[in-house]
Amino acid sequence: MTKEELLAKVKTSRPSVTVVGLGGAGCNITTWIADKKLTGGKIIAANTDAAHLSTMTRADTIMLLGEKLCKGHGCGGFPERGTEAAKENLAEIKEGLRDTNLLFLVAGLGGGSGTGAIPVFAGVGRELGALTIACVTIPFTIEMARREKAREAIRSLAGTCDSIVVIDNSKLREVAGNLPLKDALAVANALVGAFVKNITDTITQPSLVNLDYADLRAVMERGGISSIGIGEGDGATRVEKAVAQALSTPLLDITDVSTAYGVLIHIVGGEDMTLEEVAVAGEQIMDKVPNTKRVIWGAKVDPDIAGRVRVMAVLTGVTCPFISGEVKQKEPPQIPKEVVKPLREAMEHMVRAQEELPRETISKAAVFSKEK
Ligand SMILES: Nc1nc2c(ncn2[C@@H]2O[C@H](COP(=O)(O)OP(=O)(O)OP(=O)(O)O)[C@@H](O)[C@H]2O)c(=O)[nH]1
Ligand SMILES: [Mg+2]
Repeated sequence: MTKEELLAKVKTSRPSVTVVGLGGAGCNITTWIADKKLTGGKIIAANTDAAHLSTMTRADTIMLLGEKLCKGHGCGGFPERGTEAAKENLAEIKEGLRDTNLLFLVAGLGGGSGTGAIPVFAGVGRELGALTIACVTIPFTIEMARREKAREAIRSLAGTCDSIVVIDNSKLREVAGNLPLKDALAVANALVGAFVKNITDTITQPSLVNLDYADLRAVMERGGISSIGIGEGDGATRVEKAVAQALSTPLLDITDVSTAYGVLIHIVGGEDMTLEEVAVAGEQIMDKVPNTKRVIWGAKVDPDIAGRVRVMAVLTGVTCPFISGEVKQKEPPQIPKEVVKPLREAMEHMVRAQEELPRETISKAAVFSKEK
């Protein structure tokens, strides 16, 4: 085979990646990804809310769901309406997802549009045989009824999606410190966005340690509930620190980290990061998650973060007491008072003015540590 033939082969064998943002939160997250430029995949933003789509959303394709049913006004928190709305666009959805073999479905669960539409998109993904990964947030503890809806949605998605990566907004607040709600939501957007972008970039672009589609499939296929952890470190033991943080502070309360079925590790470091360090990170993770059946990792160099490494760990096949119903919801008091009252207001404000957080704020919040 000539080099040209080989290059042509690489091009055609590249997975076709589609990222779909659903509902207000989902579209905010995919807009974050679009602004950061997703080189290896296309982005579809789908919502029943015409105003949000036309003013707040950036994507390759914009899809107004359920025009007849919702008349461009959203679903008012009713997931059944979101499902009916998406069904109205079924032909368009099938066309939009044609040839996709890696599908990310992104939504903030608890409202009407995202929660209701996500199973419809997941069903199409399944029909196509695409590796379908839902990336969802569950609402704050204070949004009691919405949390219940989110739990139901996750349980039903378990039948259609390969993996459901879940971030608990309440947990995020707990680990990100006392950020104002608007900033906490922006951090959630950046986290989910970075997860999708990191994976897409690593399997579609050349990187220091390549992850390919088959690797990803091995870990995420029928992976069930998955949790993400993030860590960052500097100095001589930067990899050790970053890995320990990522594994000790998952953004969803899970029963036992060590029982995870699969682990996906993504490491980003400056140009001074060595392969040796990357290998050490892999070994450390194997030690901490001894029962795991599959570990895959990818690494990328980012000249902007010289001297530091950033680790994102995805643990698949975990059990979460909230989703399985083993624990009753805690009463809201642990949520600071200042969050309770302006919650709805702040969210609306967030949607209106989704300005980018300063870089330092995000990285500070993303450095989670249990150490005092
Ligand atoms: N991460 C993140 N979560 C958000 C954001 N806005 C809202 N949420 C969360 O997502 C849940 C669903 O909200 P939306 O996405 O606005 O709801 P929707 O899917 O558009 O549904 P309807 O507006 O009822 O049609 C809320 O209960 C919040 O917990 C956001 O910008 N980012
Ligand atoms: Mg909405």
